[in-house]
Amino acid sequence: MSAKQPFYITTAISYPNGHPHIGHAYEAIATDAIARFQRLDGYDVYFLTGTDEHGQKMQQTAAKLGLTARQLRDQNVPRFEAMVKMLNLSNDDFIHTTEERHYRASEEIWRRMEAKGDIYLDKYAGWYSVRDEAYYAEDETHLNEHGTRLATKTGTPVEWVEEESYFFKLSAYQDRLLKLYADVPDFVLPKERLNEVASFVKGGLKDLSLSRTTFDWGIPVPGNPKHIMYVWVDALTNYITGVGFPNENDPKFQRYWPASLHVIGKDIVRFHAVYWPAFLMSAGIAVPKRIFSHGFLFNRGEKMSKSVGNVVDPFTMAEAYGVDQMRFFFLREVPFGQDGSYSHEAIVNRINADLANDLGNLAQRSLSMVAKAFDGKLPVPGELTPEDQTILAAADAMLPAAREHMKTQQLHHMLHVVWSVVADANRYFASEAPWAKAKTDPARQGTILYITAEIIRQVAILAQPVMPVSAGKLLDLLAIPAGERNFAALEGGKRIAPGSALPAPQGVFPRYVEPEG
Ligand code: ME8
Repeated sequence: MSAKQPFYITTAISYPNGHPHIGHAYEAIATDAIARFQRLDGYDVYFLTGTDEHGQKMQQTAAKLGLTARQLRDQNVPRFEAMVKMLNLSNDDFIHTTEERHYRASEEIWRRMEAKGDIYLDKYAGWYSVRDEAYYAEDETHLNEHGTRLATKTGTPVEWVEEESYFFKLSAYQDRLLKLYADVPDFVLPKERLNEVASFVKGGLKDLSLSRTTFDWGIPVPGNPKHIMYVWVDALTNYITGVGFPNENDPKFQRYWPASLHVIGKDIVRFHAVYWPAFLMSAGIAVPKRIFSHGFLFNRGEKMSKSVGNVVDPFTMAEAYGVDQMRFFFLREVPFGQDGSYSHEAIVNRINADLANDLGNLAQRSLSMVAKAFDGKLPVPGELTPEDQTILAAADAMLPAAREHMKTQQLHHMLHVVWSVVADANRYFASEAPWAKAKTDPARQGTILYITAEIIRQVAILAQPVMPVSAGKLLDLLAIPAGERNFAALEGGKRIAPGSALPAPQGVFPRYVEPEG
């Protein structure tokens, strides 16, 4: 097996009760950028995404449309798969919770929790939000002005549920969970989210209703198929199904579990940071190393949701701006872990300023000069000036700084580091003015162009996780061989090869121009 360190990363699995929206795309993009970063940095990455296809929400939406839950699933799941391709995700697998392998895993984790004595049969009487697929205590709900009871945190309607139900002894895990949070202080990032979870757990945990009997779209409880597993038991289990559970001898399970990172949205932290580790502890399985909770995206500041109807289609957005441009925009604009807003103006501004002007023009101008003045051969540098050394040192400092930020998934800081050097390189290029040296000092002109090409090489290598295609094109223009595009090519004083023949330069980052009409 490879000497590389394993890195298992997952997205949440999406409910396919509608079409994928920008929130789904955002999570997918961010997770992919982290997966690609780690891969380029020498990790053996396994990246899982998928769809969460069971539950009452699916069944209810289907009924409203006059479909069965399976028909709704069959209609919508291909859209999620298509989005994953369209966004150019580098996932190793796509899991469907309706797959046979997932039934086996969910049944096994159930049996183990039962064997541990953590599951008992009783009666549930309380509030349930179908839209959140979550149980709420009375004091987590309120009546609105129309007399409808809503979950206070999410504003979704709750209904009274009274039925026989299996329960999980969550209350027995309070101390172990608090110990986990204390022992692994970055178990949940950002930090504030861990604090919220810890104070929720400190407040006391009630046992969790673990099965339903009033609908059938889900995984039957082993030994009592009248009961369907609560959709979150099945959903969370996807993370171990994806690496071969229940076969713990599966080489994937051995290598990749426990997961390095579950990337999820802020609305589902409780499920991941409370229920999931408790289920795993009960079943005698190691808990994941980290949960990162990203923020929510707002369309011009307004919350988007299927029910409000202001969902922006990720396919439309990618069509309008380009996939890499969209990936870049979200990761550069929205501090990872916080909420963010997007608008046409903000996207165009990033495309034209950061990409077309700052990086695209610099590459185009410098490489055109190499084509014209040096016959397309990257010049051999002469003696370096302090200015050359300063900009090279700034470029060389990018990788360690980027790595440091990525240890805590600070994607926006990582991009900030890279684009600060892009800004420095533009200042360098403007003040060194290589075009003015064509006649007076062609050797110096060559050195400036060499240094600029080296900076662009480093920037492009580091931009690959976020913009794999465009950064790849930049590296093509610099004639960087495929084997020299990983982060090891930024270490040990490695530099772009002088004298290499470059292909004819082409624009990589077009300006966004408003369509006519
Ligand atoms: O929660 N902005 O599925 P889901 C950013 N099936 N992220 C958003 C968002 C928004 N506006 N809206 C949703 C589920 N998300 C469960 C997960 S995991 C074992 C089961 C995020 O389709 C959301 O936070 O409602 C979640 O991480 C993901 O999209 C899927 O949401």
